Amino acid sequence: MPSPVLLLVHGPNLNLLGERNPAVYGRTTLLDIEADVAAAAGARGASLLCYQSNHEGSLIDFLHERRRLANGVVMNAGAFTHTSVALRDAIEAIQLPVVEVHISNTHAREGFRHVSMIAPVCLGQVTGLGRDGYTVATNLLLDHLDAAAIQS
Ligand code: CA2
Repeated sequence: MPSPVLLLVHGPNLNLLGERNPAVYGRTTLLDIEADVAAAAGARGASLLCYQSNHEGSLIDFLHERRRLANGVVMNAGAFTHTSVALRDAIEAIQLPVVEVHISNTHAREGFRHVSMIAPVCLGQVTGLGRDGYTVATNLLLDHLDAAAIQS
């Protein structure tokens, strides 16, 4: 496969990472995470496009608009994870492998965070590994793309 293009997508309130709530989300900023993922992708010859929005429709528009140029997605959909049928449908529609990431262990928190609307249409879920979860997710996604390229 020619050099893969990955999307790193963040949903609502994640622009505030590092500013508030360090007990749950640590002191890492969104820029730190974007730099980690760019480094992990770059080390394997992939390039990265980053996007964050607090608006459900904007996230869906971004996925639609980039679906043809991208090979896979790392996504922390924030609270939309637990509520958005529209985002789930968009992930299903774009037909790209998506790895769902959560910084906190959503299963160890309130009951409403135990449900992910998007998990059934994602390749997999990495939850509770903090900042490191993004590097794990990026490598898993690239492993998946490598394996798919060998089979085709
Ligand atoms: O653990 C995660 O990564 C979450 O996706 C974060 C979401 C939350 O709704 C999910 O259940 C789990 C919330 C992100 C809120 O980010 C903040 C950052 C700084 C200050 C306050 C909130």
